[in-house]
Amino acid sequence: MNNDELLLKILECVEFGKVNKDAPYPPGMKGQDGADELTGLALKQGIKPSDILNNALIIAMERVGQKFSEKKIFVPQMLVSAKAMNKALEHMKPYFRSGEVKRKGKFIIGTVSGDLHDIGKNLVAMIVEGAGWEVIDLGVDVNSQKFIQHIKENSHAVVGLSALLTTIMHNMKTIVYDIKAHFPKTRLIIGGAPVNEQFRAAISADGYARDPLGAVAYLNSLIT
Ligand code: B1M
Repeated sequence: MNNDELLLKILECVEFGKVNKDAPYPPGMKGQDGADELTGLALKQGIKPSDILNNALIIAMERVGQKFSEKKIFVPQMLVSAKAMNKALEHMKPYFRSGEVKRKGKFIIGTVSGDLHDIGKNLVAMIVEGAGWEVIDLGVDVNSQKFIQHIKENSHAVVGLSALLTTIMHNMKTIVYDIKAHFPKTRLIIGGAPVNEQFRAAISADGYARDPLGAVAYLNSLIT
């Protein structure tokens, strides 16, 4: 398989939720290699992790989201796609994390309360770590108290909030407010599909990043 064919195959595996060779779902792909095997092969074949990410995985997730909006697929299909994407990302971790060993600072990240989406947050965590920051990943559905507890233990950490649902953007606002009330000097950066620079300004967060590299650029800008 040449590189373009391989990327297309990975895209299909994530789009249709083919996790690995043993996975029985989807029935039409039974017995075929899945996201797991093909991503491993792609990296072995020398395809750049950023190409796998941007030319296969992200496009697959956009298609999944589009089909969900159009009610052509439902939550279970989104879940298997997410599982396939996570399998693929496991192979990429060592590449994203191969940054400098010396740490530039600490970065606490979490998906805000009410939101269980973690693929984008995990990517930001991996790439920020690869850029030389120590990352403390609080997971999903993280409320103000949990952020505050970890900021207490890591007083100079920069904090990142991720959100994917428009319906929980108000939770992000509350968390920013609560953290600032306790730790006015803590730098906060927000990201995720429904938020933007305008929303950042409205909730008085310090930074907004559209993607992981934007988060890295913001963090690095804080180092004097
Ligand atoms: Co859900 N979901 N989902 N979902 N899901 C979306 C987000 C949705 C847009 C789909 C749609 O309708 N088209 C829609 C939200 C609509 C809205 O609010 N406007 C939606 C919905 C409605 C829901 C449920 C409510 C469905 C239901 O139950 N009826 C439910 C909510 C559950 C909850 O959270 N309480 C739900 C559930 C799920 C699954 C669990 C099945 C699964 C998530 C699995 C997981 O994450 N482990 C899932 C998935 C997979 C999606 C889509 C298809 C893909 C999300 C994703 O991983 N994208 C999504 C549609 C879409 O995005 N097109 C959708 C790939 C990822 C790399 O991108 O997360 O945007 P993203 O992250 C990017 C940037 O945003 C940025 O960098 C990342 C890399 O470029 N970024 C940051 C993210 N965080 C950042 C932080 C930063 C900086 C940058 O600094 C701190």
